Amino acid sequence: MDWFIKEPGPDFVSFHQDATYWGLEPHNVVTAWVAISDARPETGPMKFVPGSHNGPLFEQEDTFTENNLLSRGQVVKTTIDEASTVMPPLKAGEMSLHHVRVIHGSDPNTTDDRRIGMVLRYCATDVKQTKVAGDRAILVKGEDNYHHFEYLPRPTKDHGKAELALAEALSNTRQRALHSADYEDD
Ligand SMILES: O=C(O)CCC(=O)C(=O)O
Repeated sequence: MDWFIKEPGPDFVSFHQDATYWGLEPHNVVTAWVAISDARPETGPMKFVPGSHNGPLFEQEDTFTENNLLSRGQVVKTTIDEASTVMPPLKAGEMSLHHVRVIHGSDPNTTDDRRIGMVLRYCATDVKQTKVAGDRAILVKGEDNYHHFEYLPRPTKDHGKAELALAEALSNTRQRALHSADYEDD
């Protein structure tokens, strides 16, 4: 899971496809974007290109643009027709679901309050992390016949030493996956 907290101001998310750089294969992956605050149009809610998950996976340019909330400022190398995008507003407590291949992004928050999204990433058990070793997950339902992920133990303590160490290790693993092009010479 992750947080997308957009303060009032110029922060935005460029149009991108998660499947291009997450390293998860096959693409049986979905994100639940849960609104913790109201995500109405002025707050810069998520914008999607409908049906794009059925289309090609585009190359992405790493722009590292200021105010882009993405780790590398990734932008899909294709022309997006803004008129074809959909921007479903969400009330706090509602959620949208998006496929790992769908093109999505979001505009700046022009209100004077934060827009808070909590994102939960779900994948089927056949999905594998292909970029780095040591990725972990929680089995939320059913059986795992593939064992591609190590399981995360249930935390037993708030801010416990072991829990914090594990959280840091996971965060490092994820950063290595997201930035793996930078580590090619390691
Ligand atoms: O919250 C946003 O504006 C972007 C979130 C996003 O890109 C994602 O959940 O994959």
